[in-house]
Amino acid sequence: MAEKANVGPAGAAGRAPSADRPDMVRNVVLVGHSGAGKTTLVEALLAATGTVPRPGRVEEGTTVSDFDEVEVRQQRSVNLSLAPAVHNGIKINLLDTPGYADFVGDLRAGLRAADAALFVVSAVDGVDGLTRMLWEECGLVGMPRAVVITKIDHHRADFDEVLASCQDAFGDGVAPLYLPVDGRGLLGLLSQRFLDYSGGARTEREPDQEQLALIEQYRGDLIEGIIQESEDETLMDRYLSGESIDTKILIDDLEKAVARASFHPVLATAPGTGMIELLEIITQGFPSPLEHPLPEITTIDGKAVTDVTGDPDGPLVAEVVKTTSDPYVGRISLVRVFSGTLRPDMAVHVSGHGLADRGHEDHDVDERIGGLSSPLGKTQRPVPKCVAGDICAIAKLSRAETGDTLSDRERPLLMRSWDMPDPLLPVAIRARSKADEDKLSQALARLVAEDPTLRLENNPETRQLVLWCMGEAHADVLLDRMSRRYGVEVERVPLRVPLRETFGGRAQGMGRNVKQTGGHGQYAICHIEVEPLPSGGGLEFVDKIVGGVVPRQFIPSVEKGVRAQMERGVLAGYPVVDIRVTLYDGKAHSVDSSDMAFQIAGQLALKEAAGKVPTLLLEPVDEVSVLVSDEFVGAVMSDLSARRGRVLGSEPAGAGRTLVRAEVPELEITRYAVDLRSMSHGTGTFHRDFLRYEPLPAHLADKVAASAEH
Ligand SMILES: Nc1nc2c(ncn2[C@@H]2O[C@H](COP(=O)(O)OP(=O)(O)O)[C@@H](O)[C@H]2O)c(=O)[nH]1
Ligand SMILES: [Mg+2]
Repeated sequence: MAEKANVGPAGAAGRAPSADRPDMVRNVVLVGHSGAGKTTLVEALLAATGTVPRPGRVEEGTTVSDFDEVEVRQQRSVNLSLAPAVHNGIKINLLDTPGYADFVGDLRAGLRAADAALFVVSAVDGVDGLTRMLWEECGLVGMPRAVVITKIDHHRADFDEVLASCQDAFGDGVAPLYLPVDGRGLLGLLSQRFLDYSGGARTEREPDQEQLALIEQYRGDLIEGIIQESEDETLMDRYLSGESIDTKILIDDLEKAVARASFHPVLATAPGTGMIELLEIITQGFPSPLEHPLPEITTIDGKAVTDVTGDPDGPLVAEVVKTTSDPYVGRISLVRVFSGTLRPDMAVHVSGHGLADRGHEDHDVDERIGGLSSPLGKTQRPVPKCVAGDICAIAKLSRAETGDTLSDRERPLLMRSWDMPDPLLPVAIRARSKADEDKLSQALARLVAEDPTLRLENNPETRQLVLWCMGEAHADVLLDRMSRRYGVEVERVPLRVPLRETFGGRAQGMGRNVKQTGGHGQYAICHIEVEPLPSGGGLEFVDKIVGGVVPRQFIPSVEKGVRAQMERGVLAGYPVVDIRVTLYDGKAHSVDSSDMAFQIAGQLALKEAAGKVPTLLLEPVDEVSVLVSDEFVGAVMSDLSARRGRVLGSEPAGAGRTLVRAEVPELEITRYAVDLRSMSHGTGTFHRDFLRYEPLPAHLADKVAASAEH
């Protein structure tokens, strides 16, 4: 384990802690269902380490993590936030995350910045689907994990039941190190001591007979679990032959197994209870950044780089994991340094393309950073440097976005960004007033830049502004932020799916645009024939004019008019596609005919033709792949069928999950992001790709046409 070293004292008022070496750092992300007690746990750890004088309360909006105006009001976390604390000379960067699937973008950023995870489970509510899924994901990448069972002081807490549900959900290698007794005390299963927190500070006592019996009941499983993971193969034989194994050896083996992610201790906490034990696991069991594999690093043109080792004296590789805009301070970028050392006023190279859809090409620029700070909630405390393994904040970085790599200018490097989920809930919005409209695009640009799970679409076909979000709660937070932070009022409007129109058969139409009363007249008459083309045919315009009945120069005018009307639609305001239009007759006037007159005639002709045959509505159909826990496959498939979907097949996707593929009309999946989540208890994800346009069934076409605005 790491030797103790000097880390500056913590404290909001005092100097910010800053680590000198990577082995003095632990980056720990807190994961778990909303309400499990993550933010409260961070407060308790900050208080236990003397970082804050007393723990704040979520309900009072006084916690370090939940400082954003939305968080204070809603009394829950919606952002990733960093809270550094120091224990025994080790700097612990606590990364608090939101527990809702809607904010999974920040959760992923937290996992990227961390080297170990605390899975926080409430003794009242147990494990949920999303937490179980994240456990599996962490398992796949070998992330060291411990389970913290909170709320053991609650009158409805049932430790045995929640422990069983954790062991069931998380699988092998999950065993308690401590047992809670009476809400304020813990029994150390290895130390065989009673740790009493009822008087505030911890006191240690010999357990009584009843407590000893309880320890006996759990201790055997724990020791066997540790020995199984021990690198000393003789240990198991010695244990089985009845030898009592020295506790020091067990603790040492336990810590190594935790760091290797093969053993996951379960701890129990309540406010003011169990923090010392938790801090021990974090500082002694969790790996330092040096022991955690680095993400893939390449040169700018993609060649693998192998000499970067996480050395503070090595080349600089740092990554922007989160960007926020503070109305007073401006932009703040949370940065994890993976190699080298960041110092104030350094010039760095920015590479990558971030994660957000910023609508421009990969960039590759230099930027000078200003001051470095260590954030504690709202407070930014300046630090003189940030070494490999540590996390800090940089104010006013203008070019680097979330997911971008910062490196030395002399040696530009690139880290592959972590995977971000696609936003899949479209929310159509419009500005409340003209004044709001003017400010809208700037506010949206800033929101998109700071949130990689938000995508903005300006749909030219439906003429709607669409925010693609992770879910309803995400959309609410964004609209709220837009109003409070940028003073822009927007409202939601019903989403229009980009339907299209086409002709159901062949028809002729005449466009007659004759106005010759007084002044300069208009004179244009054209006859066209319209025929449907196969899908993807667009417009084919055929000129069959003989004898110059429509003069040469006005033939393109007719085509222009037809195109204009096609864009505007002939039935429900959706663009017309896939037709051949043949201009075969017409009439002109030597003075009153003009380009404009023939454009209008072309429009009228198409409208008239459309009135003579059924007009079909076409709807976009997507290929949808749904990844879901095996237990929900049946429900997902029948739901897809109910959405007029065609299930194409399903295949096992590993880790107890199945991939279901289907073709589904877009009209039926506008809210699928929300519905799938509730159907699959938060575990399902999906991906959609536009496939083709297909005729909309007649009974639906009538409904859509009736409700359409012209
Ligand atoms: N009794 C009790 N309540 C707790 C404990 N931890 C959290 N809470 C309460 O549970 C609620 C949710 O806590 P919070 O920290 O916001 O959970 P998060 O969503 O995981 O960050 C709050 O009302 C807390 O006061 C605990 O250990 N004991
Ligand atoms: Mg929280």
